[in-house]
Amino acid sequence: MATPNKETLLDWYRQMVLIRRFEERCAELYQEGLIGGFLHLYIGQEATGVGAVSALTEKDHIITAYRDHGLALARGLDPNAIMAEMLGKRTGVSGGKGGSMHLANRDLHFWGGYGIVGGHLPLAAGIALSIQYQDLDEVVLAFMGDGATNIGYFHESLNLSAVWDLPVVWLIENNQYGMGTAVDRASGATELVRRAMAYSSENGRGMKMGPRLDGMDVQAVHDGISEAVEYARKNGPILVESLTYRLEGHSMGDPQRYRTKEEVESYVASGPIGRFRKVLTEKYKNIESRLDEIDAQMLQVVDDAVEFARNSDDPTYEDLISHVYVD
Ligand SMILES: Cc1ncc(C[n+]2csc(CCOP(=O)(O)OP(=O)(O)O)c2C)c(N)n1
Ligand SMILES: [Mg+2]
Repeated sequence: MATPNKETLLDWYRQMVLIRRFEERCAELYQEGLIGGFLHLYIGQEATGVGAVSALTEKDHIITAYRDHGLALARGLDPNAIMAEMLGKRTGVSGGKGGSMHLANRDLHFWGGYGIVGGHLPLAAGIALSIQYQDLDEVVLAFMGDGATNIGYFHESLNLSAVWDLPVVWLIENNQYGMGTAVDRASGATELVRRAMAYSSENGRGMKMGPRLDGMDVQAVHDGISEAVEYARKNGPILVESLTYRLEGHSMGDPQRYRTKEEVESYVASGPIGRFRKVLTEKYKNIESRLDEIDAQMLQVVDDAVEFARNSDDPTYEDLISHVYVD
């Protein structure tokens, strides 16, 4: 596997910082009442999103659940249009009608953003079936939480993908909790990737069991998902697990009684951005000023996005009744 060059590594750092700053600002805007509905932050999971998305070509496909801001930013959706969507403006990526949980962009093959746990997994299989039917050289990267692996759709979708050899990388983002429920209180098999065994045969037919990745290490995720994508492109479905941690509450206003402050603090100390910054400063001499510059630039990108969103128009009545039925 080719070793990424310095500019690529700096770009991963840039993306992770952008996600962090963008979401910190979203939390503030939520408190101000400018963002409504639910808001699920990706803070802590940036290395998984950036590492995984960077393993795809632009023709490959991404689909995920409601914790979608980080993946949308990593895929290159316009931060201005994402922020406008958060504020329900007509310039938003989904015309202001989707909000935080429903970010999408057809041109970038970013298919959203779904609020029903596991509900997007059959769609991932469907996109992969369409790829196979059209004989295209594309792969679907389907993100899901640990909690989603206990939903019936998970079983149905993974099983069908194995029966039909569909080109999907199923990626479990194991952030250790589904709302307030720890993995070992909800799952018989706590190494969730082992569930691949249920959809594979001894002769190698069916689902491949992929690795359990260190989801706090952007390079490790990139390498692991790159291999998985290559496998899926040639052979069919593979299940991968990324071990990560959600540093904020499940959504806004979560009192977090299900975990201790010490536990959270221990993950803050080994968080993905600080850890990668250390890797970069050890690898390249005098890189600090570049990193500081990136930090400042990303703050500016977020400031600009908020200004754009605030100055954008609300959807009109015509917008409200459009895209409901096919014209
Ligand atoms: C079918 C369904 N059941 C319950 C819910 C309520 N709910 C929203 S998020 C969530 C937890 C899911 O946890 P996980 O899949 O680990 O994702 P994470 O929030 O950790 O990213 C639940 C139970 C839902 N949205 N859909
Ligand atoms: Mg979870």
